[in-house]
Amino acid sequence: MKSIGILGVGQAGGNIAEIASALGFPTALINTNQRDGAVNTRVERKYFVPGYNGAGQDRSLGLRALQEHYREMIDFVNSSFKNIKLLLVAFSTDGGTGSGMSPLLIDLLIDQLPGVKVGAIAVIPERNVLAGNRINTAECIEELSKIEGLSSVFLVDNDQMRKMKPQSSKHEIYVSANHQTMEAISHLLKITKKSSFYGNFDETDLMNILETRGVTLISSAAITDAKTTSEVSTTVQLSWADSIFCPVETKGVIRAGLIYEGPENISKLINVPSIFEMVGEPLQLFEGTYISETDPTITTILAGLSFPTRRLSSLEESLEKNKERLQNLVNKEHTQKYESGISWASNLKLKKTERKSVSVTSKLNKYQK
Ligand SMILES: Nc1nc2c(ncn2[C@@H]2O[C@H](COP(=O)(O)OP(=O)(O)OP(=O)(O)O)[C@@H](O)[C@H]2O)c(=O)[nH]1
Ligand SMILES: [Mg+2]
Repeated sequence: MKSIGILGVGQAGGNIAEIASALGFPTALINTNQRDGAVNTRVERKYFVPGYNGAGQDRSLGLRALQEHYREMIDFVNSSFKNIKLLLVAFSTDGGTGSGMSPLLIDLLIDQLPGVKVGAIAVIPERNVLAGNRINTAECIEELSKIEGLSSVFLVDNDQMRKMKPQSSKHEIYVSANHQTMEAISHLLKITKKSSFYGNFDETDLMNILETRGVTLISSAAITDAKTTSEVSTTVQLSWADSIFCPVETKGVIRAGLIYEGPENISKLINVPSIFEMVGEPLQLFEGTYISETDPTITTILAGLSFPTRRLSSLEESLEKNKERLQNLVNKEHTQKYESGISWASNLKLKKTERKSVSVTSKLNKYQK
């Protein structure tokens, strides 16, 4: 069994857990909406918060569901995962359930899962999502970034997938993003199971990296066409901008892993200082070399990065720009009413005042000539 467990919260989280199950990870999911979670048939362990029917993009509802049922949820997570070293909680930051619930849930789990570290897989929405979603992401990331004792946070950037596949439907973007994320983590675990004469990258190395607090990125670069040391370095650096995770923005990697798989002669082109020049040398580097006749690939893990301020402010900027319009929209909700221009016409419908009946005699008299 794998030593990393995946707990999906909300719809996106459940979908990520579904793919993780297919790749052999131990998984479980939590949702406020039974119908959403029911489609993730590969995930065996499920907890649906009683009395809820989705959170409708309202983070405070997701949070309240947890506040009311946190004991059951902690018990559920404890009984769902056995013999894991790291639990990654997966969710989208812009909905209601996953975004509202996950920061506090993670914070609680950090001290409630004996011997297990807790990290996150948090989805950042595409650039074109609407104001309500952007607000949710900003609030969620802020909460997440303040959690003490949190291990790696993987920021899955749906926009990165949109760049790679501009013509895809939303559903295709989601499925590909989920696959790439889980395959990247799965690939690392597979490497730790291999042995090498030249330098092993083992599970302890991987956990050392993944337990680092901050943002973590995994990328793989095929260096088949690289002929020189500097071409190898550039190819690896480009892979940091083209992965499914938010691209690296600033220097300051704390721990890193560098794994080479491929023919021996090409491994000579790897120059660690030159590869890390762009992001600064990490405090610790864990290396692995696996000689084979496959296409040469370098997989890197960068951990302890800062939250990507530029990417996140691109989501916040449009809120800032539309501040007045958005505030007007909110005011309008409570003040708007329709005033009819034909209120005078209501009189038309008024019944005439009852006429008094006139006696037969007076009518007879009226016609008397
Ligand atoms: N990468 C990825 N993103 C997804 C997926 N499904 C939804 N999203 C993202 O998540 C957002 C919607 O959040 P959901 O996960 O559906 O929300 P939820 O946590 O279920 O919360 P509520 O539905 O509001 O109760 C979308 O705007 C997308 O950004 C998925 O399978 N993969
Ligand atoms: Mg949902």
